[in-house]
Amino acid sequence: MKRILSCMQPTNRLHLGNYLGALKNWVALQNEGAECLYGVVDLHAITAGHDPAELAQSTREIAAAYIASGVDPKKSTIFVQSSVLAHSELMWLFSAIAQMGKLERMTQFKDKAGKHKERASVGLFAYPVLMAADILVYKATHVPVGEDQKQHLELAREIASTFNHKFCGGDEFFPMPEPVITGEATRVMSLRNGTEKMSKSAESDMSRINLTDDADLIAKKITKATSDPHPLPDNIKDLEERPEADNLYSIYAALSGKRKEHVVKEFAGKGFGEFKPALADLCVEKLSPITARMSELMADPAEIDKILRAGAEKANTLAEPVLKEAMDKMGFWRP
Ligand code: AQP
Repeated sequence: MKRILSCMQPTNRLHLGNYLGALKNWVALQNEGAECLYGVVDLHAITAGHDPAELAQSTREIAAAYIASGVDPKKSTIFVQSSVLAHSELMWLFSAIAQMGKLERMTQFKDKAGKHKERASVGLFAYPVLMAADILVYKATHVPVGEDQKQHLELAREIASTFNHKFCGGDEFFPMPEPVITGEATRVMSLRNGTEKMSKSAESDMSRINLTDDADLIAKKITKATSDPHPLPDNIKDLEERPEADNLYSIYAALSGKRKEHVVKEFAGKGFGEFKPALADLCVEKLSPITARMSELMADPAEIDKILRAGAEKANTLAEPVLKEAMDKMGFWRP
């Protein structure tokens, strides 16, 4: 059985990278009829400092973004991580088998902790162990994510394998979760620097397109996006040394549903002066219905809360037996 699990953190607003790298694929998987669970991972959101006055509202906003992007609460389970306690409990069990050395090699921790590693929280360091629990507590088989999460997924697979080996005599109690990294934009880069990933926490708002940006702001950000002085290429190979151009082409391809080589042919010999307005129009066309739907949903928080309560109930029903069985395998006393 194919069971899909994927999540986003309620840290700031979602951006085009989150949409193209993950969310758009979530909707496709749901519409193919897979069993899907989509979480808002608020326990991850507190690991790098957060504002308690904003957390609940950001959580609702992420849920609204899921629904506005096409996740249908009647077909998929939308839930909040902290309302399913089994995530944290399984994480603690996994923290007894995850190795410090492996966690130290995680590039996202290095990027986020920066130069002051010793001041980073234990939670930020242990993030991939909680992520392994998020996935395995549902025995999820497939995890649609952006390229940046590949290393964390690999660790989740290692934890599953170690657990199966140590406590289940090699039986596959936890399945090996497969990353699903698809689309023309699996790693959307910053609009200011084509070698850095588009990120919610990057200082400059001009580096990303937020799902809440209006048409004028989207057009402004694309017009001002860093590009290069060369004419647009007539073959895809020539994009290899041009990260900014490559990024803008990937975004165009992913939004239009065309292959990147086709987009290259369409704009061959033209300049950014022609390409950027076409890209801006496409972004507005695809994102503005999502933005409009998000604000409608946000005007009715009680409805979002109802969806999240129903999602929590379903998610708890799936997660609790897995946690209990994992504890039995580990030999815990239970009343
Ligand atoms: N730039 C990106 N390109 C493609 N996919 C991306 N994702 C994130 N950035 C890009 C995918 O979005 C999903 C949810 O990400 P998250 O909320 O867990 O946080 P993140 O990966 O840490 O994303 P950000 O934007 O970089 O957030 P901050 O700045 O708060 O850390 C994941 O599937 C991720 O792959």
